[in-house]
Amino acid sequence: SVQTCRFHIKGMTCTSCSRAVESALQGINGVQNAQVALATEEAEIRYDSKIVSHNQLLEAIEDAGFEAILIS
Ligand code: 9UX
Repeated sequence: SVQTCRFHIKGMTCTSCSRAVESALQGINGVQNAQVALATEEAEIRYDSKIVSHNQLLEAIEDAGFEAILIS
């Protein structure tokens, strides 16, 4: 089913950081929308939980080079 989750992301210091995370998330199968805000250090992701888990989303953020904590 389609769900939304939010992460706090540590270590993003410029818009290229946030764009890189956003692009990484948007490229994942099952992700319908991903928005990463530099100012709030948050990502909001809409995804199909039958295809991808929030843990896989977290791993993708970490693979992009940043630490992430699930908020909701
Ligand atoms: Mo900006 Mo982010 O020069 O790792 S891309 S700091």
